[in-house]
Amino acid sequence: MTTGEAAMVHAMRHALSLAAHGPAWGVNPQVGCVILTADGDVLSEGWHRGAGTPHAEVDALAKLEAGAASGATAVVTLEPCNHVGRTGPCSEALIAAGIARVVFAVSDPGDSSSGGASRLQEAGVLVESGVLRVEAEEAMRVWLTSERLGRPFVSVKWASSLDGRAAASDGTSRWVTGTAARQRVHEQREQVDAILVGTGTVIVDDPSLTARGDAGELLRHQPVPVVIGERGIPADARIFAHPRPPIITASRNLAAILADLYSRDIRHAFVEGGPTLASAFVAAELVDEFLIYLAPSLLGGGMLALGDIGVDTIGAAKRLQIDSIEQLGDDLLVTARPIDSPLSAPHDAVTASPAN
Ligand code: AOF
Ligand code: ZN
Repeated sequence: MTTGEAAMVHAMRHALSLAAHGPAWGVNPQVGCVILTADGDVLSEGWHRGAGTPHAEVDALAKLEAGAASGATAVVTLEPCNHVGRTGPCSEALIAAGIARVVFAVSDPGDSSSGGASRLQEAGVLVESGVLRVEAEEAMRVWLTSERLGRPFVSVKWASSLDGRAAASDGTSRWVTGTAARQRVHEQREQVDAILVGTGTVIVDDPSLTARGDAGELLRHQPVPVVIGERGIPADARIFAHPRPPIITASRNLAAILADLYSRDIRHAFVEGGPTLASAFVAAELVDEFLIYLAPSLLGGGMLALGDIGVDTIGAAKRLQIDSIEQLGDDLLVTARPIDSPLSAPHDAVTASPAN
């Protein structure tokens, strides 16, 4: 194997696949690291398992004998951190291990954690950035968006009939979609930090808002339920039996609610209903991702998946880019993102910064 650009791309792709072993939820990003000999052979691999555990670089270095990483190359999906957070700075760990070259995909956007690249260069390490940047930005989209905007990444989910109705005229809405689609929703719930619902949904549907498996068992990670709205909630509502204590807010200021959730370490919020809350997020342009489940049924009537979103003429339509369409049983899952959001598209290339 060579140590040229193709080898770095290959190693970065591997580091991205290692990163995906880490949890998608929580305050920290998924990060992977591959350590290569000067000849390009893999010496060690590591990934980050969530806040409070070793970072990917330290995880990879820890698997090596003392001195084994001397002169080696570290390929990391995120710029090595330069701060003491819950763990120590990776820049110093790499320098201490004698790493000669660091290749990373995306710069760390954190105010305190960034600066690892400069620190490494100061210490004489050859640093290159931007390898597979677009893929890495996409893989870290939730965390990067949240760090850059100082609010959780917002996914809005709804299930509707093919004609866009979330419920029948009498308000009944259970089982719009089938088993496979509902199971996917539970998997998505497990990947996020919080589920947001309006008080209307709690009163009418009384959802448990837990992430459950096929047999109804609780999945490993449970999102915090967040209830938004001014109406009172019954004391025996199922959300009060949720393993995480619910957050209940009467505020109507969605930006302020999101800022508060961010301060509570919530990086990914899943808006699950109903139409009033979803419409408010869309109208406020606070949605990063749409997860739209479509059932092959027609309901007609006025129980629309979205109400007023501030669009009164076709030219003002909120435009989306469809990322994927999946068939789940008889239903479809359409995943889309707003086109006009400046942060929805990957950022411009990070300039390479060779040591001088
Ligand atoms: C890395 N490698 O594997 C990760 C990084 O509180 P701490 O010590 O865990 O630091 C968290 C911050 O470190 C996080 O916000 C992000 O900026 C960076 N994450 N950095 O070099 C890693 N997970
Ligand atoms: Zn680190």
